[in-house]
Amino acid sequence: MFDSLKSKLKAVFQKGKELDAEKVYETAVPEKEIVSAETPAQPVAAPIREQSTPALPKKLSRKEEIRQRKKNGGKRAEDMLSTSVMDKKIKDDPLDDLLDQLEVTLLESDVAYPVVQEIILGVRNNLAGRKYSREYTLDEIVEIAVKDAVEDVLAVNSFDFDAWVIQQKRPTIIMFVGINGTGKTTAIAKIANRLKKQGLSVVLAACDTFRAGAIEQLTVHADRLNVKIVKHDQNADPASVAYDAIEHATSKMRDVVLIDTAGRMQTNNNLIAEMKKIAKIAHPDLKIFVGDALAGNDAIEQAKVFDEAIGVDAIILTKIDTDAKGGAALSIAKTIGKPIAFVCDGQEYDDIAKFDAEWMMERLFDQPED
Ligand SMILES: Nc1nc2c(ncn2[C@@H]2O[C@H](COP(=O)(O)OP(=O)(O)OP(=O)(O)O)[C@@H](O)[C@H]2O)c(=O)[nH]1
Ligand SMILES: [Mg+2]
Repeated sequence: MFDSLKSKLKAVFQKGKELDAEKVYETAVPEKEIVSAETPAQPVAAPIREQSTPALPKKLSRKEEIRQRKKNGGKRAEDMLSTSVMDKKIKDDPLDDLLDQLEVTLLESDVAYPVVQEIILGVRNNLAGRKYSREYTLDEIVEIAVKDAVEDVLAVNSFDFDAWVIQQKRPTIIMFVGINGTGKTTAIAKIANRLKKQGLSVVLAACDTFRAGAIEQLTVHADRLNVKIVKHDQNADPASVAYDAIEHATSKMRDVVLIDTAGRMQTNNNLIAEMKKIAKIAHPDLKIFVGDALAGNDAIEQAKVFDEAIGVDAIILTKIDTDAKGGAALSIAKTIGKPIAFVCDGQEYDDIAKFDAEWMMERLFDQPED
């Protein structure tokens, strides 16, 4: 998962290491007068050491690091700042080179342009003109600066589906939309399984009456999961299937209706109009756009069109297990202003995970490459 992005980011950090070796940083006092961090404090250096901000312990796992950060009042790159003479300030030209390399890395990884710009600005703000404790090498400083900027981009728009669904009126109506083959039907089965485990009863609405085999596909999931499915014949009006499923759920006091819809290209006006009709009849409490992570920037463009058509509330990104680039996961929520509720990373019912900044940060920076 995200292997190509991870290794390119490592190369950016490596560049920091090279810069450190080349000593392309400015120091407040000449090198020879600086007391090494490892050297026990000399009488003359003692007051200076006291002024410097204590270092974060190295080699913390991401979780520990975040916990540590929270304990420290949410401070991050700031933890490594120094006000003493024992500090390092990266010079302007090498900083520009490093940011160029980071920009190319992010663009090649399908991160949306505005998000690339935001990350670059975040890193620049963390590095330009700021003085860091000499206890850190430049690659460590660059790494933390990049992590901070990425985390800031991810921190917006989180959505706790499990908590949300508990609080809704019954039946709760959830509609899934997206282009062909992105994984809508599979995601619905995964959500049905998840809801059942939460003790909620589920009705599936087979509103993909367009594609041959779609009703059978959902029926197989309903049988396996032992949940009710409401279906009509192929080519029936999908809005009437949704209506019947909601009627059924209401009369049987079921908790949640999951509406499967036919995949449609965002450019197909007839099918987009049909989708609007389903939404108008069903009044969904939540409209989820299901996007294929591999589509990168295209997934973001699709999400925008679906959002304009019916108003998307949240996103599920699928096939993240085969996505080397990570661009959609990193930038779709920020770009369209809707949260990623879940990511799907395989074809089994349990291959679904709640998405949040911590999940993404762990996968980008902590876990070894597959
Ligand atoms: N590797 C992987 N494959 C997935 C994932 N989600 C779905 N798939 C596969 O993607 C293919 C399409 O999934 P569907 O759920 O049928 O997609 P859909 O959006 O309902 O497709 P249409 O109904 O044709 O629009 C199937 O072969 C799924 O098994 C995932 O998270 N990872
Ligand atoms: Mg389908």
